[in-house]
Amino acid sequence: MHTGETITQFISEEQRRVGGATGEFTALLNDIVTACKYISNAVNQGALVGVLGTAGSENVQGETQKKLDVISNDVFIKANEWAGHLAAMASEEMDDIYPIPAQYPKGKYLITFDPLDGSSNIDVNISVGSIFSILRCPEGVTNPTAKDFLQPGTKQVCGGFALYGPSTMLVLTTGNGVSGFTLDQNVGEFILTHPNMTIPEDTTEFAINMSNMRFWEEPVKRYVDECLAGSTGSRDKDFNMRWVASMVAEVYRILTRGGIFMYPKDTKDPSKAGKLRLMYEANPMGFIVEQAGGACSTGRERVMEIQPEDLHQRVPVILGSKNEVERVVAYHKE
Ligand code: AHM
Ligand code: MG
Repeated sequence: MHTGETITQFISEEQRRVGGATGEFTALLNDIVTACKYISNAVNQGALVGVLGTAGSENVQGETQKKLDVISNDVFIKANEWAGHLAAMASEEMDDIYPIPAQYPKGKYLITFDPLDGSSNIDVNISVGSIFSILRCPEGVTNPTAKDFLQPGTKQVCGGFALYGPSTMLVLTTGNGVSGFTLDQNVGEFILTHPNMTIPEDTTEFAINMSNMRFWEEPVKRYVDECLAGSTGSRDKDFNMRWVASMVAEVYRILTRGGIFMYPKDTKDPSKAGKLRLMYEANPMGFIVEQAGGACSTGRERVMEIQPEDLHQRVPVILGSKNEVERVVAYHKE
């Protein structure tokens, strides 16, 4: 009988190849995988188990929380707090960092996560996901504070996301390419189905929320205008458009067939530099996209080189097929 390579086997072997690995990272990843399986199950059961709808609370960003936002956040914490691999966690759904409770051992890693990305899509049964980023806890720090998390994306040990779509998938990188795994619901394991995911350098598909057009800066307007002009304009080819409003689904599509995704800087709310969050969304996705041969920029700088100033900082995000991202970046320079 043919059995596929499980995510645990894949990570263990990758860690062994790197050498000097203690197995701690593999164990941490296993706990994250467990959290994603629980969340996948809750998302899948939906109305049957009464988890749809709003929770009646707001998160630190002032966004209404869905029941599943709260549940997913709890699941992430419960699955990851006990094992001794983490020193602290930070979540899009929590105001402050979550230190590992005193009754548990502390480890050498930090994790940031968006427990349920795209949660506006839950009630309408469109794909959502979980995004995570693993950092090292700074040397000598045993009681990390928020400032210990403020490391640029280039320092990430691992970036990953789960996608709760028609199939539940897990995509991750440890800086050695990008691998995609599909959850075999019968066996309860993520199986390697998409080794070496790569993003084509060119594309004719763009993703942006067009309703924000009047708030965009000139370079983004110009780029999208040129896409819309298609074969009648300077690009000399027709473009297709998608907008799922679930970053996890958009990034997965781009990993599969290429494309460019933009949530650019806009003037809708001048107090925010963008919509997406650096630590929970932009950095882990940027890591994955770059490792797959794509690019991820704010339009003005590489996302992964930003020195974070705040845990919940927002940034403009332009990611995907390299040549298209570079074109948008070039328009920002002109
Ligand atoms: P969330 O983390 O609160 O779900 O917000 C992030 C999501 C992204 O997944 C998606 O790309 C974007 O918000 C959609 O925003 P909009 O509804 O403005 O189109
Ligand atoms: Mg999100």
